[in-house]
Amino acid sequence: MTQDELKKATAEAALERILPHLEDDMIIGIGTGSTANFFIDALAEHKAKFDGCVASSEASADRLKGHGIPVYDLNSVSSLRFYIDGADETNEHLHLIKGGGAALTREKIVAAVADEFICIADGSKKVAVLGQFPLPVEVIPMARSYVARELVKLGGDPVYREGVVTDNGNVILDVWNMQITDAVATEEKINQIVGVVTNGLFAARPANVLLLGTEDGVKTIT
Ligand code: ABF
Repeated sequence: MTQDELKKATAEAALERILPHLEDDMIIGIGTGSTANFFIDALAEHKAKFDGCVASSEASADRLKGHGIPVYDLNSVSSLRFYIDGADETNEHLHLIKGGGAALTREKIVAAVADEFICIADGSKKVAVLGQFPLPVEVIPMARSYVARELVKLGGDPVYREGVVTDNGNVILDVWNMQITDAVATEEKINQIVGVVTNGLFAARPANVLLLGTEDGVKTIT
């Protein structure tokens, strides 16, 4: 199977998982990226069975609206039963690196609100130690150089993602060469650097369920 076929299979498995729980007034949290896009397209066939969605990016909101699915502002929503989103890396504890698509801050906010975060990913995303994928850090623009120097002190090699402005008007530093053995501690340390908006480690609030697309089928890891 191609990587896209594996992504599509995990998206369909996520749909199967939530279908029995859909209710007329339910609002679903939706992430960003190509795997999330497969999920949006599959979900659209069932749009009459729930109320609408909250999206973690303008791109996903546009795709949802294109299917005729209502998109709500998170401030008008008090709870989300599910959040479905992809990841750039995951370890066995369902600690994730996210933000390759620069939507990490909104993704982390939606994940915080959701009761159940279902992560959908192809098998290549599963690693023993997080950090082979450069860790995205969203930064207030005027703090970029300061934050980069502080990230060097933590042992990383930050690289400015040139030409990218997040949906929140900020910039991204991608931190290379981090061997992240304690993801909870690293997430907290980076968050404490003044000027950091969010980092792409989802460890304090990991996924609840990982649906991993492999050649042997979609594996469910909790
Ligand atoms: C988002 O999409 C991100 O947090 C992550 O960067 C990315 C995964 O992309 P894809 O599904 O295209 O591999 O969920």
